[in-house]
Amino acid sequence: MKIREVELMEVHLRLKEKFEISTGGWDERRILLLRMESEEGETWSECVAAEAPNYSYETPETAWHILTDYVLPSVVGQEFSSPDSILEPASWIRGHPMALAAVEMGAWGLEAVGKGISLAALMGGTRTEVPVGVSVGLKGSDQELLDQVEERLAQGYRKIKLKIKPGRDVDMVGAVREAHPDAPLMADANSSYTLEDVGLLKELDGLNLMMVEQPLAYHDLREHAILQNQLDTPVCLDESIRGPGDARLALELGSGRIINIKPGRVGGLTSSRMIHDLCAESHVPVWCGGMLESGVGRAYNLALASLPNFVLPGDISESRRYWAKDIVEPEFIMNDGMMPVPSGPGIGVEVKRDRVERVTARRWSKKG
Ligand code: OSB
Ligand code: MG
Repeated sequence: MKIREVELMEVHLRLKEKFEISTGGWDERRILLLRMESEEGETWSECVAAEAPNYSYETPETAWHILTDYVLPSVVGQEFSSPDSILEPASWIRGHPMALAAVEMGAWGLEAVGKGISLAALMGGTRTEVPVGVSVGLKGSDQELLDQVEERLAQGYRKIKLKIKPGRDVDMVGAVREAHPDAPLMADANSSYTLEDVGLLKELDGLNLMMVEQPLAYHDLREHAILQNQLDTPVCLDESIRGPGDARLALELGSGRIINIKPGRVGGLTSSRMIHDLCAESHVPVWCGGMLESGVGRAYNLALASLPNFVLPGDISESRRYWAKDIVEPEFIMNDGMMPVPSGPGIGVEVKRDRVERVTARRWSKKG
C-alpha cells in the first residue's frame, strides 16, 4: 500500500465539562487529526497527547514537531506491506509514542479500508460489543461527585473510575461506596502517591474497589511491586507501561494485577496487541484506557477492546459524555453499558469534514 497524501490538522474541541486529575485539568482538547490517503481510500486517526506534559512528556506541540518535521515526510510516497512496517523509516526516533501511534494506527485503519473489512476484524477482535465504563474527574465537593456518580450509574456504565489525589481519597471514595454499596468502583491516582503513603493506600482495601490505578510514580515498576505485595486491591498500571518491554517486566515483578492499555501511550496498535497477548499468557486481565478522544480515537479504542483479553470495561464512554457534538457519525452510544464495536469497513465511522473544518486551528499536508 502506498501513502499518496497526508494531512495533519490541529482541532480544538471544547469539553462539555472540565475534567480534572491529580496533575491538572482540561477544559478543551487540542487534538491532532491525521488523514492518510492511498489508492484504495482514506482513513483518519488521532494523536492523543495531552495539552500539558502532565500525563506524559508529549503535548500537541511536540507531536506536531515530530510528525511534520520527521515522521510524515518519510511516510508520504512510501510503499508499505503491513501496518507495523509503516514506521520503519522512523525507527531511529527515540520516544514520542503518541505522535508515532497516530501514524501507525492510521496505517491499520487504511489497511482495513483496503481490505474492505472492519478494523476490529483486521486486528482479530472476537466481540461485537464491549462493556464500557466512565472516568469521573475530581470535583469541587463530595456532593458534586456523588451527583455525577449517581447519574453515570443510571446511564448504565459498568465501571465508575474516581480520580483521587492526596486529600481527596479515602474519605471521598468512602462516601461514594456508602451511597452505592455494590457499584463497580475503582480509583485512579495518576501517580500522586509514594511508598510513604502505603498506610493510607491500604485503607482503600476496605472499600471493595475493582482496582487502584497508577498510585505511584509514572516511571516506577519496582515500587508498584512493593505496594502490590502489601495491598489486597489489585494495582492497575497505566502511565508506567510504555510498551511490551515494560509489560513483561511488570508481569515478572508483580507490579500490578491489571494493565490499562492505551494505544497512544504504547506507540500504536501493534504494541497494544503484544501487551494484550503477554497479559493473556499470564492470566492478567486488561482494559482499554482513554485520553478524552474524539470519535476518531474512540473508534480505534473500541476495535482494540474487541480482542478477547479485554475483559474489564474500558474508559470508552459515549460521545455525549465529552462533546456537545462529536466529529464523527454515527456518534458513540451505549446500550445497557455495552458499546457496539463499529463493523463497517475501516474505522467504521464517518468523519464530518465540515465540523472538523470549523474547529481547525492549523494544517499541514504533503502529497507523495
Ligand atoms: O489516567 O486514565 C487516565 C484522561 C486524560 C489523561 C489520563 C487519564 C484520563 C482518563 C479519561 O481517565 C478517560 C477517558 O478518555 O474517558
Ligand atoms: Mg489512568
